Amino acid sequence: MITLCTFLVLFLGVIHCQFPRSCTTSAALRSKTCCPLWQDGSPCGSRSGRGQCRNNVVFTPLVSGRVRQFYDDRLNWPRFYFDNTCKCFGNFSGYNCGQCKYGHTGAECDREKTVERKEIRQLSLMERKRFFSYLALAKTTKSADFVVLSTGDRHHRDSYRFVDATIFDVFAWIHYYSMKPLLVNGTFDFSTNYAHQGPAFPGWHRLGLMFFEREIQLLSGDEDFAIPYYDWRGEKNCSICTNEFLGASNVQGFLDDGSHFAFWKSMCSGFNYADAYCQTAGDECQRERLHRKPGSDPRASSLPSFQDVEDTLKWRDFDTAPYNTTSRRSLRSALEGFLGPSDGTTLGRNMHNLVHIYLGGTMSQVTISSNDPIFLLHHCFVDKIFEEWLQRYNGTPDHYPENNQFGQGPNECATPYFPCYRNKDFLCSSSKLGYKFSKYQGM
Ligand code: KOJ
Ligand code: ZN
Repeated sequence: MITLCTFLVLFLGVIHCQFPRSCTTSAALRSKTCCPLWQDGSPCGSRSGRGQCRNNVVFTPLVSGRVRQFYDDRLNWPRFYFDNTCKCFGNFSGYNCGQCKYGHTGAECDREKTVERKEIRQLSLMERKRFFSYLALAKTTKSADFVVLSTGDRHHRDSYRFVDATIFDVFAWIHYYSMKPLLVNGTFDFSTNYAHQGPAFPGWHRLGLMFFEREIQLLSGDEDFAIPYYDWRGEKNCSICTNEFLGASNVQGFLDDGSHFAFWKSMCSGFNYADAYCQTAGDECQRERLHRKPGSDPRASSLPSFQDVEDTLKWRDFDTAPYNTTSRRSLRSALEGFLGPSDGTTLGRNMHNLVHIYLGGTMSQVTISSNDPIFLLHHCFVDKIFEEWLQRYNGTPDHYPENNQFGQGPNECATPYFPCYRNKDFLCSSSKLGYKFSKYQGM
């Protein structure tokens, strides 16, 4: 067995993360510079006027009064790793300014582009098959652009190493990495993370989906690709958990052998230690199959109703103090699902959180939930609800509050994406970001 594992590791290659590959050389890490060459041979495409390598591009210092002595490598992202990054001009974007900003296309990035995200049951059979084949390709194709971080010990910088990952696993790893507890002065704080339990929640996940959607467009050459959503309102059970769609489960709770994702394996599962990152990243042998057990958790016997979604949308405030799991009467806290959406005060599991728990298995484990492709469809619907709120109340970046959640300030970078996207900048119409939603069941 050991020989087989060694063979697989050595010859099949393995996993990835969100660090631009060319920024993980020892020279780049030593100089804390992530300004890769564009195709004109200059850093950030500066010779062609696409961008420039700059110090401290948009990062804001820690708010005064916060603990300054920290060891968490994600804090004040991406300063632990890089001081110098590309500042791209105009509509250029990407870690080396080689891409267009979301919602733009063309050689000069001067054309606007909008794709349409549909409910998965609105896709034709061909479109659905195409979606599953893109996912299969993303699960097996090594990312050329990104690598992921693997470390056995978060207290020791020299245990950090970067390893290959497939495009889907880069996406899964980004969520994993953001979810690990915060390390402050050598102590782990489990009450907070970079993507949840605060105002960054809707925008952070919005960016994750945009990142993955773009990766699929680049991988497949299908510029019109859009992630489908799963409208779970009022469902008696998970009607897309069949082998024609996202997969049925077998009696043990693994995805059925006849499903599209039967033999997909999670990265980082079973190794969720606070003091380490995914030390098995890169190790094919340490992975487990996806599990799902819809409706079997007594804490979540049903999915959110149409009324729950309507009630969530009536909260006009985007988020409220103290901007964490106890916030009341806000879109963010109701949508994330820490309280009853109708009164906005009774604490209890609902909406986004309820769906995770209802589906069970991999989806209900916070660090590894993103390994199950149904995560994409669930969050795509959460994003549709967020978009509905933005349109109803004319949401703008000004609605994003100052707050004390680490990494969730309005001007802080959504952690751990490259390049820097400010948390507040996702409070805008999705069409500005390059996508819109189909109408389905009255919404
Ligand atoms: C998994 C997640 C999440 C919430 C839950 C349940 O990713 O955000 O499970 O609370
Ligand atoms: Zn999440």
